[in-house]
Amino acid sequence: MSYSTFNTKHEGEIAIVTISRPEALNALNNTFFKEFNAYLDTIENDENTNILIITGEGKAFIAGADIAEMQNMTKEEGYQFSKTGQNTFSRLENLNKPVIAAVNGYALGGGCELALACDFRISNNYGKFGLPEVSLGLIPGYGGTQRLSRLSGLGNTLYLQLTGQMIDAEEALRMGIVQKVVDASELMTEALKIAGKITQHGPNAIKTLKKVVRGGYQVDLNKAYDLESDEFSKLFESDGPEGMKAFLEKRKPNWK
Ligand code: DAK
Repeated sequence: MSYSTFNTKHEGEIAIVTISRPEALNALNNTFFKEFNAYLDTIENDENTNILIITGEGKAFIAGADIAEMQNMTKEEGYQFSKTGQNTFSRLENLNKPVIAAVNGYALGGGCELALACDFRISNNYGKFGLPEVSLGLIPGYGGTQRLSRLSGLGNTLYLQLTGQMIDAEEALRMGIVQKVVDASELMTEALKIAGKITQHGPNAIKTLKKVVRGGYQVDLNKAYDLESDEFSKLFESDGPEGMKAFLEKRKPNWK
């Protein structure tokens, strides 16, 4: 299936989504959200895809929500637009496979929020991060007010969102927003290398790990430990036996 706001391709079990509205620096509009939800429907049930990489075409990752489209919204439409974005990014965050943001340039406003909903972020040296909504008389509306503080702390969140200022990839790295910065020419090679490393491991263990880390973060610590024990124990009936047997037999695991 093809989409008008992004391109998709596969490299083995790795899916790559390239957001592509270069005329608006890949700004997110209603069509994007409609298409991206349809894509998530497909990918979450696709057993041949074990990891997703999201990047942008040209000099931007995503320069935000589409300001031209938002400009004439009513309060009710704004609420709906925010809820659609929040629900979409929550789906992405909770997708049953890891998601890597490969940030190739501007990741602003809604674009930064999309990157924050990914499991981790790598950036090239042109990466620019910011939540400049207050400069438009708005606030982040796709979960960014909440996700950034959980990732990078209250001080960094209020500093970035109150000033609306852009930071470069190295500063984002220092703030814990980005996990790795690479040269522009190496971004996709590095993203694929990291994705390849993840997909070598037990597929059920990978899914379980994401579920437990994310699920446990939202509940009381004792409940989180229970979740960890429950999910840990289930792996003795899926990937665990083969992984441990392969180790002891000094060979690579043969995951089913
Ligand atoms: N939306 C629409 N078009 C955009 C855009 C955007 N976010 N960003 C750039 N463009 C368009 C420009 O208008 C320009 O179009 P033409 O003039 O060529 O027709 C084209 O992309 C190229 O942009 P520039 O000419 O400006 O390129 P430069 O290299 O000079 O500058 C820039 C790059 C990224 C610094 C600049 O484009 C810029 O400042 N862009 C806006 C960045 C921004 O403010 N992003 C945050 C958007 S607000 C909510 C839900 C969601 C949100 C908030 C609330 N609720 C419902 C509560 C989220 C809000 C946002 O994301």
